[in-house]
Amino acid sequence: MKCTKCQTENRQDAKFCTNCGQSLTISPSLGDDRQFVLNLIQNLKDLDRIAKTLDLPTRDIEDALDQIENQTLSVVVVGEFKRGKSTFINALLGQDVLPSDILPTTATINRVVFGSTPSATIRFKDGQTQSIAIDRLANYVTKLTSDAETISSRVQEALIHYPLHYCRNGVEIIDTPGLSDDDIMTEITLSVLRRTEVAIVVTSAISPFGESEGIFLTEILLEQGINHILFVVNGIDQFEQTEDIARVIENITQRIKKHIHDWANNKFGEGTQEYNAYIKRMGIPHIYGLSSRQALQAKRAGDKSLLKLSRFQEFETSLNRLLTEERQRISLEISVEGAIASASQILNTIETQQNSLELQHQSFTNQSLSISESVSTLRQQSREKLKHIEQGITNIDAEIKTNFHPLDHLLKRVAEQTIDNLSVDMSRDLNGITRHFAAQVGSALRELIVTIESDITRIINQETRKESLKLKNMINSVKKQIRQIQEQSWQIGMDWTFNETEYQDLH
Ligand SMILES: Nc1nc2c(ncn2[C@@H]2O[C@H](COP(=O)(O)OP(=O)(O)OP(=O)(O)O)[C@@H](O)[C@H]2O)c(=O)[nH]1
Ligand SMILES: [Mg+2]
Repeated sequence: MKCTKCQTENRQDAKFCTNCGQSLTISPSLGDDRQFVLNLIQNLKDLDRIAKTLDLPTRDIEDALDQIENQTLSVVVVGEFKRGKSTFINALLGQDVLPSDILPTTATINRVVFGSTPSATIRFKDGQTQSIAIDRLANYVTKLTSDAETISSRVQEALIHYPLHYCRNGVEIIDTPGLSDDDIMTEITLSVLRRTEVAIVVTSAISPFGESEGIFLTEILLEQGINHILFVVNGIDQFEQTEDIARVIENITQRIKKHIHDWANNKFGEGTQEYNAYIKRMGIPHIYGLSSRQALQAKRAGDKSLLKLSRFQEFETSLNRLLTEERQRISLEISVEGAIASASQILNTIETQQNSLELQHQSFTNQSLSISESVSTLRQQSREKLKHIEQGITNIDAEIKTNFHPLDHLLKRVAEQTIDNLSVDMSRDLNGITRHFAAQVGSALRELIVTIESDITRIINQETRKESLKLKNMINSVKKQIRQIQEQSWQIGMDWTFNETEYQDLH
């Protein structure tokens, strides 16, 4: 069977990869939870798709998917500088693999993963990788000398393959630079905590859990939702009296409890359902007093009584249980929490977008109402103006009728008056007299028609001037209203432009 992680061929019935320790199938280790996990994977993929459509970050969902599909579990060893973190991991390995010293040492993230033979790979920040012998690690991952510090500043992380049985099932144990020494180291350590499920906080037996450690526990670990925390009180070999160890452990336990309760109280409010659920879930803090130095010495020398004295095995028994029996639960818990967090984020975003769409819809409705009101006002005004114009025309008609009615009678009267006033020149023959009469009557009638024509023109001009002024005002008001309607339409996304030249001729 081929390993999906490192592509190594394994026996057909192998549960774990002999090379990298990766679980070879999802189903056998999941047992009864198989269907649940398959549903969870499907749900996470659906969430991922929705989040992408909504342009939301999908990193948490991808992490959760990666977590289930690759079945990796990160156990990060953290604490203030010089608490013995690297020595503690060496004690787990049973060998001096990670550099440790009395001076601030670890400068990079060092991941211990399963490997059938010990080896190390350095991943540089520029993307390059380099395989090195494991005993040369100090040259790449420390800040003990200025040369080493220069090299380690270019290192992203070191991958240490080691046949450590805890790491068989996709577990990685991560050594980190100590906190509170310098900001860059703290930053490196905080960066790795984002993808961490289990934290082992290493504190010192001779400087018990101080304020900055409390702040780190609450502000970083608890805030990031890391609920599986083991506390190691390292260096108990420095006490001569065993009662002192018990007193120190008890004191540290009370301090840690107080920090957790205060944080939960602040976050949820004492006595609330969430507060009670959280406290119940965190349970009694797991605190182990031990000596990493003695454990390492004992393992290297095969000294059973020293190992017992180191109390390291009590811790290892708990770690073993966590990484085997509780492993599945932790992984699923984290994936489900990731899915719930992502789903809540998606719901919030949808709600926000829905609210904004509703607001837009409301504003659209208001605008269209106002547009249709404007249009009907405009129609009404146009109708009224039209009525005025028709009235104007009726006025002209009436005036003309009154002044010039009946026209034939008027013409007849003018013709008769002209004939009456004419003197007859008897020296002319009859034809000549008739032509003279006709010419006189014709000229009188022409004069009358010119007068009537100019009177009618005057009346029409008078009336139309009044109406044209009204019409001009109306056109200006129409133009103004159309521009307002156009602006309102643009605001709600309707795309049209008012062509003013169409109204130019009306002036
Ligand atoms: N007495 C005693 N000394 C210890 C114990 N564990 C570690 N030390 C010593 O403490 C010093 C620091 O140990 P490291 O493992 O380098 O500590 P660290 O926390 O990894 O340090 P940084 O990487 O610099 O943060 C070394 O000199 C260790 O030998 C212990 O259990 N007992
Ligand atoms: Mg270290």
